Amino acid sequence: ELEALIFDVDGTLADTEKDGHRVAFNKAFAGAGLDWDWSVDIYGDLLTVTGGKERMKFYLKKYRPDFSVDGDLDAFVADLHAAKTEYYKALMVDPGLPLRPGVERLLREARDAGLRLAIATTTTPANVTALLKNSLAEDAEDWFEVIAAGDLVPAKKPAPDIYVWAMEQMNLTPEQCLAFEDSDNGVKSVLGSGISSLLVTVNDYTRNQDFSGATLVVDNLGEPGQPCRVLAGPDLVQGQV
Ligand code: XBP
Ligand code: MG
Repeated sequence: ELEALIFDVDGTLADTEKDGHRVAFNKAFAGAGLDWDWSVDIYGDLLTVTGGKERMKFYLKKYRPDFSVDGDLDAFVADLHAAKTEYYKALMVDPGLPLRPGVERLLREARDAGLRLAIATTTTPANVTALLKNSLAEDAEDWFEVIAAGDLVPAKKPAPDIYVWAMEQMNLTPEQCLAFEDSDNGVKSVLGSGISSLLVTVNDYTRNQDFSGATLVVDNLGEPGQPCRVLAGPDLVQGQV
């Protein structure tokens, strides 16, 4: 029986990548005197690697093969990433970022229905806090029994570890969980954890990805009077999730 909903954050709760993370990365690069500038297009390619530090290393390898630092590359990347997190948190306050359609409604309905809620994301915990506080509610962190985030598990999505960790903390079996994702990396992580009930809300970066194995793929969660479009899944599902 369904007992818990587990949510991805980036791209699922809000469209945080283009106007949040990407902008924060660029601010950190400029602040460090680097001439790196991640366009919306290039960022789409960089999103194949989850995790900000991992993404920067992937960028260096692919786009800046000649770049080198005096000293330790990991430490350099970690410092840059810490600066990026500060910029990201500031962006969540000003200008702020809205949650995607249907997200707040569904979270409130789930709470009223007595479902347990959790988060499983590769992003830094402070980023989750900043988004929830500013875009959902001051006490929104408390809505979630477990917030599984960031470097808590070494292997990030598409590895299943973060979902497995969240389920272990809550003493849940995969059969008791429904997961919410927006990307192919997320889908792989969910399915690898044994969870087979999986709803995907696509966005501009993920629309054309492979979501095989997902139970239902929609354009968003839908609101009263603004039904979602079902992109893949049982024909009978219409309107609102
Ligand atoms: C989200 C990510 C994150 C953010 C950056 O993936 O890949 O890395 O882009 O966050 P998912 P940090 O939605 O699949 O969890 O810079 O804090 O790592
Ligand atoms: Mg995501």
